[in-house]
Amino acid sequence: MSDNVFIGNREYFKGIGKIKYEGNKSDNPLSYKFYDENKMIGNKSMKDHMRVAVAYWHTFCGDGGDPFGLQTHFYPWFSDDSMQTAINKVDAAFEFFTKLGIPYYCFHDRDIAPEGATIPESERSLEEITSMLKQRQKETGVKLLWNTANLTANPRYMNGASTNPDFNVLTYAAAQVKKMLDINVELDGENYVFWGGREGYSALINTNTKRELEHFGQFLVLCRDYGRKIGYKGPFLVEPKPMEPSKHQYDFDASTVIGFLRRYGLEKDFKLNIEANHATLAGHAFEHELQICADNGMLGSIDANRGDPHNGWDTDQYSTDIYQTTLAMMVVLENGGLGNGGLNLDAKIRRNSTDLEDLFIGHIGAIDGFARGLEIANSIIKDGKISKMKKDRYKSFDQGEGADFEKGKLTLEDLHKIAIKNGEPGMISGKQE
Ligand code: XUL
Ligand code: CO
Repeated sequence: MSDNVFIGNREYFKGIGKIKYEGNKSDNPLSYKFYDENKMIGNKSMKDHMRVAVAYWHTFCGDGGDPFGLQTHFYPWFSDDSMQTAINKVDAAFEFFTKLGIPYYCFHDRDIAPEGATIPESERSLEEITSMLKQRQKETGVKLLWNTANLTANPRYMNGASTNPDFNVLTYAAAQVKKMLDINVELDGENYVFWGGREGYSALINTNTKRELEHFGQFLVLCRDYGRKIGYKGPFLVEPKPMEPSKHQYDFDASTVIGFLRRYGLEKDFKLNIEANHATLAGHAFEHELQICADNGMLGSIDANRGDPHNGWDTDQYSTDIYQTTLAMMVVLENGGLGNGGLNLDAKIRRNSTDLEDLFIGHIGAIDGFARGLEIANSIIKDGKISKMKKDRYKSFDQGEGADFEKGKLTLEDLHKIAIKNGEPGMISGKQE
C-alpha cells in the first residue's frame, strides 16, 4: 500500500500516511514501537493474536463534550445535515482503519446513521449506510468485529430497554436489535454485543426486579432465536458493567452474567465481552474478569481500555499500562486465544486533545501497549516458572485422598476422619512476592 492511501471521496487525515512499525528506538509518535503485525508470537502473528478493532462511537462520533462543557472536537466529517455526516463518517472511518492498519471495527446503530422519526425511516438510513460499509469492507478487507444497538441514548429508554416496565418500550428495543442482527449478517459480523446500559434500576421502591430480570432473559432468548434463524453463526456477547448509567445494573460483573445466562439456558450461544474499565468499576481487576470468563469457556471479546486510578467512573482511556496488558494477555494466551473476539479499543481521546493526529496517537499507544503486553505474557508463559509454581500449590489434590475428593469419592464424614488423622496442616507459603 502507498503512503497516502485513503478510501472514499475525500482525504480527512491529510499528511498522515500508513502507520508503520519502526521499533522502540523510533521517536516518531505516528509509528508503532511494538506492534509489528507479522511478528510471530508462538504460532500466530501479533495481528492474529490481537485482532484489533476501532470503536466507531468514540473515534468518529465523540465531540469532546462533557457534563461541564460543550463540544471541543470539530471534525471535518461533521456537517449540519445528519445523514451527510453519516456518509462522511464512513469515508473518514475507512481511511482511518486502513492508515492505522487494523483488521476490525465495531459500531452501534446510532453511530453509523441518525435515528429518524419512525422505525422504518431509521431503518432506511441504516440500510443506505450499510451498503456503503459493505462496499468499503470489500475494498479494504477491514471486517466487522461486532455491532450492537444503542438502547440507552434515546429518552424512551430512561427506565431501561428490555427491562423497561412499559412493554411498548421493550418492543422498540426489539425492533432495533432485530435490524442490527440483519445488518450483522449482511456485513458478515463475527460477534453481536449486548451492553445493557440501562438494564438496571435506581430505586427498589418502584421496581419489580424479578419481572425485569425475567424480561431481560426472555428478550435475549428471542434475539438468539432470531439471529440463528437468519443465519448468524457467531457468539452473542453480553458486556457486564456494574453501574453508570443505572445505579444497579443487572449485568454487574462476569460471575453475575454467567449465572444469569445459565439460568435462561443461553450459555451455549452467549459469551462475554469484558471491558477493562467496567471490571475496575465492579471492584475487580481486569484480568480477574477475563479469568472468570475463561474458566467458564465464555471469554468472548475484550473492550480494551482502562480507567483512571484516581476516580471512579468510566473514563474510557487508551490503555498504556504494561502491567495490566500483560496480565490480560496472559489470560488470553492461556485461554488459547480470543476465538471470534478481538481487542476493541473502546476508548476516547481527551476533551483537550483537539488535533486530528491525536486520534492516531491514542490508538497507536494502546495497540503498542497490548502488543508489548502480549510479548511479555508470552515470555512469562514460555519460561514456565509461574505456571509451575501455580500448579505446585495444588499438588495435594493430585494424588491420594485429595484426588479422591476432586473425583467426588469422599463424604463429609471422610473429610472429618482425614482431618483428625493428618492433624494440623503445616504453613505453606503462597509465594506471592
Ligand atoms: C459503555 C460501553 C459501550 C459498549 C457498547 O460503557 O462500553 O460502548 O461497549 O454499547
Ligand atoms: Co464497551
